[in-house]
Amino acid sequence: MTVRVGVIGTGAMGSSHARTLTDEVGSAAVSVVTDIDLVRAGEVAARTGARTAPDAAALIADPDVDAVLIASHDSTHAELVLACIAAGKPVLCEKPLALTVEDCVRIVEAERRTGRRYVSVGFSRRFDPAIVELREQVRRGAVGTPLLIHAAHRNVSTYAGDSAASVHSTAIHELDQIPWILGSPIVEVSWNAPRSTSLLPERQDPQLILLRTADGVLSTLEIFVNAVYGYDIRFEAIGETGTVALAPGGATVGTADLTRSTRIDADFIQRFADAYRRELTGWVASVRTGIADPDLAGAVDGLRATVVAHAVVDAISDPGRARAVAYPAVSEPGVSA
Ligand code: ISE
Repeated sequence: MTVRVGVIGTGAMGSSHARTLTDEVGSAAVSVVTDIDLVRAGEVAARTGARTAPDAAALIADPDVDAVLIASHDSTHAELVLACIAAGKPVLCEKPLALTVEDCVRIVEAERRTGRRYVSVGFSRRFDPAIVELREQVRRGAVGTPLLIHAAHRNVSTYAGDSAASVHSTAIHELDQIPWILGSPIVEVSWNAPRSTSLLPERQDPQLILLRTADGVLSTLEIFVNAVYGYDIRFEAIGETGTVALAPGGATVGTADLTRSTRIDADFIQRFADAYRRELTGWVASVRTGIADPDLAGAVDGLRATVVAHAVVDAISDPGRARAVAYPAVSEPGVSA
């Protein structure tokens, strides 16, 4: 059976996902697309052999849509996910699941009431081969008991927004990734910042976030959304007997002009192309078989990351002071192993 996917939002991420589903994922076809800019949606429809729907509600109700991929503005996610659950259609929603904790709770509760799994969240790092390998090494004790993590997340440039947007849209990846790697929830956060870059006056950039997980590991997380030089994701786990880190740079080394150099990706679509393909393949397979891919983040994972993001944003007003993270009861039981 071919899974007919409706794509809501055809900006950079949505159009990339539509292309990947069409060209690289077996048993999937993009059947309907929509966007607030219908011209842009029309271009993606023409490239993928889909048709356009006038709006998201029409797309979700469309009989030619078996499952929905949401890649529209973060502020639209909650209502669209709830509409998919109400329509009985599986949905893969880009991160964040929702901007408020209350909306995440509504989604978790609505899904629970159905007794079925409908919601997956686009925490694509869980599908990046190097990050998966790093997690396996940490889990099998290759570095001994983990003590510290150093993570950095740098973008060339960014979308409009304030310092909180850097947390909700960018840091959110690591807010999911760190507990997922350690198998331990984030229980305490604090925030600090150096002098801000002059190139992005409307927000604090970079930001330095400290995260403590229940196992006692402390993680430093640098978010630098206007780093200019390249898209650079760094991650090192330090244990009692060794460390494991993502290798820097690309696969090739160039030599010219008395210089040895490695390529740096321009953006997340390039850096995580493989992860997106694996994530979409896993999601389509779960829709086809009705058996959830265990690597796909679910609604509770989306809720937990948003809870931590809010704690970090609260911490911005009081740099250096640690604060505890309180999860709503609906997010129990603890972080999945
Ligand atoms: C974007 O939405 C992503 O998912 C990227 O991985 C992240 O680096 C970027 O900051 C976000 O805007």
